[in-house]
Amino acid sequence: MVALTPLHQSQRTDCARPIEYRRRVRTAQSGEPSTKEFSVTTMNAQLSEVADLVSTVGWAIAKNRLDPDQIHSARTLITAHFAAGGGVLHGEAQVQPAAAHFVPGLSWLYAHPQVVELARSALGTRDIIFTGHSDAHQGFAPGWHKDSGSEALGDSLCGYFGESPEELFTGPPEVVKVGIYLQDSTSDNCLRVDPKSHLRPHVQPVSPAQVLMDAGDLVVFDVRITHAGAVTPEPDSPQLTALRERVSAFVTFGRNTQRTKRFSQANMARQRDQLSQTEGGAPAADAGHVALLVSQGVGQWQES
Ligand SMILES: O=C(O)CCC(=O)C(=O)O
Repeated sequence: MVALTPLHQSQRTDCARPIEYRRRVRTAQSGEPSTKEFSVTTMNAQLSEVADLVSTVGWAIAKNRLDPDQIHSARTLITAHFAAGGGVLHGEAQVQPAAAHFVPGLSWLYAHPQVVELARSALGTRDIIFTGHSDAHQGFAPGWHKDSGSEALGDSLCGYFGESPEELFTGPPEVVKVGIYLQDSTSDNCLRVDPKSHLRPHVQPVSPAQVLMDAGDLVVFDVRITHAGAVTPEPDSPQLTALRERVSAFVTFGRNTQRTKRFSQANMARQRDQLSQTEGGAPAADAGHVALLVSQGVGQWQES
């Protein structure tokens, strides 16, 4: 349970650097210390500042990038897909891997020009590729992890990149994920990140921060950063309803390099594995999605 007064909308401030509010937080999520100091963070990065923020702290928010109609459409399409039995169950949560392909009518979201521009800004280049990863989530609350695929401190080759920690956890981002949250966040259901953890291999968070956003904001983060979803509520908590209504989408892009291609290959193997539970391992690419990306000059990783 989180003993924290939520930050009200009116207290949120637009500025390039994270604003931090320190509160004592008690959390029951497994794998976390029972008491932890969280910093509550909101910020609005200009696109010109995003590359620097993602390189140094590992993540950045770009505010007001989707309009209300787009938020409404995306939310409606995802919830309808899950209500019709689409996706993979994780307990009560629902996840659709390769959502750009499998959620009818949603491919535009994963090629939205604001999403593409944010990824380009974070990577500091226009020459980016779609890695093949696109997810939709409802009610999902993953614990602390890295999307570089490194699962354990003892992972000598760091997950999807197949590199040693010395090689992987240095340097600017090669692969970034854009998160699209389709409701305003609260201190209970927000994304949490461990700033600067993209430059260290271990998964245990050092100074976790709550990332507070409004629906329509986008967040971009280096896949190496340690991050987590909503705090898992107690079984009888009123927060359970809010968690069930938490809907989000994620899409991953990288620089057009061999490292990104290695990441894509390994990450897509995992995605195919997940899909084999429901869709018979069907293709992860959607022709409409690819066309929308190509029209913006974004290629996609092709398995040879
Ligand atoms: O649900 C969230 O806020 C985070 C999702 C996440 O960790 C992921 O997609 O890797």
